[in-house]
Amino acid sequence: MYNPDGDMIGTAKLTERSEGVQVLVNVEGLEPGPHGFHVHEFPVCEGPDFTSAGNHFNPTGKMHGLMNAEGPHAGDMPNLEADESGKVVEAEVMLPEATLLDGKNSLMKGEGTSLVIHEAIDDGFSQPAGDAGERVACGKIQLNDDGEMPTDPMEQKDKKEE
Ligand SMILES: [Cu+2]
Ligand SMILES: [Zn+2]
Repeated sequence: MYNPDGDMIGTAKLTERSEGVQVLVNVEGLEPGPHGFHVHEFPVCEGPDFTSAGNHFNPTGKMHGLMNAEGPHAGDMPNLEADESGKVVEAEVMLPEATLLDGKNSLMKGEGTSLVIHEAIDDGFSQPAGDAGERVACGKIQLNDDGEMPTDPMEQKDKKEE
């Protein structure tokens, strides 16, 4: 994942599980405290504002927010908590409605998607994006190895974003 200056501040690793897509995050250089964290709809991370990533990944047309009765977006995740040194170490969150395989809710559908970290806490309710403020880090979701698409879709299980 990259900050608005284009510096790499860490990684997130995505893994297909029976319960959904697991996201394992290691980043540094954030302000201490909670940060909104979502899958956004386009795999384009152009700083400094990362508006190129588009809105939240929302293939099912829901409202925003894990606490919203009419939500959540498939790309909504719990806040990341940065420690006093601004690091997020081995944080693990799930995307229960998403998949890395084929289908409407696939994070790899079309051109793919991206991960975005925000400056402030996602309140889990406000539209359209939890009132989480500026986008402070972005990374597109992509295959980890050499980028070759395996012929067996089950071998696409491990995706990594940088
Ligand atoms: Cu976001
Ligand atoms: Zn959302």
